Amino acid sequence: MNTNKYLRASATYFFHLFWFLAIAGLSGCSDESSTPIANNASDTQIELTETKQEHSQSSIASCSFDIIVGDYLKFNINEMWVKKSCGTISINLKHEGKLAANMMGHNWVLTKTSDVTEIAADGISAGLANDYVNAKDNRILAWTKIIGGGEETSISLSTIELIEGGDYTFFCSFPGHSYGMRGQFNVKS
Ligand SMILES: [Cu+2]
Repeated sequence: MNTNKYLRASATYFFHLFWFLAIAGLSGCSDESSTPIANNASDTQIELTETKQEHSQSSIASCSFDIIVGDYLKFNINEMWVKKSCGTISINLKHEGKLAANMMGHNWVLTKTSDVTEIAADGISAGLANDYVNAKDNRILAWTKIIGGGEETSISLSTIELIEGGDYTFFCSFPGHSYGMRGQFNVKS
């Protein structure tokens, strides 16, 4: 009885396998005619991915941002989506911690991703008095001053120079913070 069941299950399995291979073989043989279909399929996939991103909470493009920091090495966001059509965007950085700026200061600095390491190193040399930023370096696209617990600061920056789809990163240039306190800065049309 058990053996019969097993044989029947095997037969069903091989029957399905046969059809699977037959269909796979057929579509493999008609490479040229199936190419446009394959392209359409991948286009649809890309569209679906984009739609998904569009609806993700963190990816909603904006012209104004409230960023929260505290007595820890983290921004409350790890990515930003801005609209180039904003013209000007505003960044409001709020430190909800208790520690002073020389202990647990934070700022918000924007550069191309490829410039982060050098800009962060130069920032350490610049020192707290200069907000850990070498202001003469024009690779720095925008920055706020360093703030300590209970403080708040705002800046606005133009989107004119920002390239849609460019590879930008925001980070904190306080010594040792840039490794964890950073995020992707995305520019949409
Ligand atoms: Cu910091």
